[in-house]
Amino acid sequence: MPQNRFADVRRFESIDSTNRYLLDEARAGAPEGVVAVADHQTAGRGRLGRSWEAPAGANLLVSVLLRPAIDPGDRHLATTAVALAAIDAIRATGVAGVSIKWPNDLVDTAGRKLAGVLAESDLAPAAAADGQPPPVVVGIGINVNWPADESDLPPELAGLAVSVSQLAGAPVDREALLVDLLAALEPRAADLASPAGRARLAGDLRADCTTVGTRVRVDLPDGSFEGTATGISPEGHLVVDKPARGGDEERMRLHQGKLPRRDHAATFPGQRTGD
Ligand code: BT5
Repeated sequence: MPQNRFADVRRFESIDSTNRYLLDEARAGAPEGVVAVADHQTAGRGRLGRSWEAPAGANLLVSVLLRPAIDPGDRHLATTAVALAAIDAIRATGVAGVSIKWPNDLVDTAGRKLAGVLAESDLAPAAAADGQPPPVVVGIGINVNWPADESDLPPELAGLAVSVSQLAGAPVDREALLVDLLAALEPRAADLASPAGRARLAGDLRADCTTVGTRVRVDLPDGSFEGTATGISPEGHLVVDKPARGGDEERMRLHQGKLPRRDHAATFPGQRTGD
């Protein structure tokens, strides 16, 4: 393992969820940098109560504990840091054409999902053990060797998921991918701590995000709308232009949300930024 902040790698043959494990460790005072890797998860989680599927021994299921000393409004960039590090690591296997579907999916050129990122924070005072900044646990599931081909997929993921090995045309070494991921994450995690670094993360997100230029539907607590994603702000927010009355456009900046899957009706719970 690389001798950087991610040297403490804890491995599990089977666990409910590596994110759950690290959140509990964080509440007990664990420092930034602890990594949890599982061969299999019995309750791997996605966002909003969804689940993450991966058979034992095939894919990368990993979470990292970060404690960036940043405003709560910048913590979404922890997701960006891990997504960008994963793209770096996947590119190192020789696979090209992987991009970020805002905010937390890695997809191939056909829009099939290759990986998903889940960031979970605990801002309660108890989790800021010993005066450390509050934790954000960022987990990523990367389809490394599963699915081997389309026939591996359950019906609900048919045509929607793809693996690195499918794109590479050969099995991929999970351990090498983990080493590359943690090495690529070191400078990205360091970037979280400075304004210039955060601007770099947002700029790299802009370069690798294929959501910009597409039509999106946004569901907000006070109603939903369709608009066009026109950019990534310097803070890493998705900028969406919404048609307004009288032919004007209203510009909104979103820091979290869910874009519709390629062939699904749009549901997009979004959250407006504070400005
Ligand atoms: C995510 O959620 O994409 C975040 C997934 C994070 C998983 C990692 S694994 C290590 C760590 N420990 C955990 O417990 N979790 C993290 P979301 O955007 O909500 O997407 C979930 C949806 O993706 C599901 O409802 C399925 O439709 C789809 N899905 C599930 N498994 C998949 C897979 N292996 N490949 C592609 N899509 C999948």
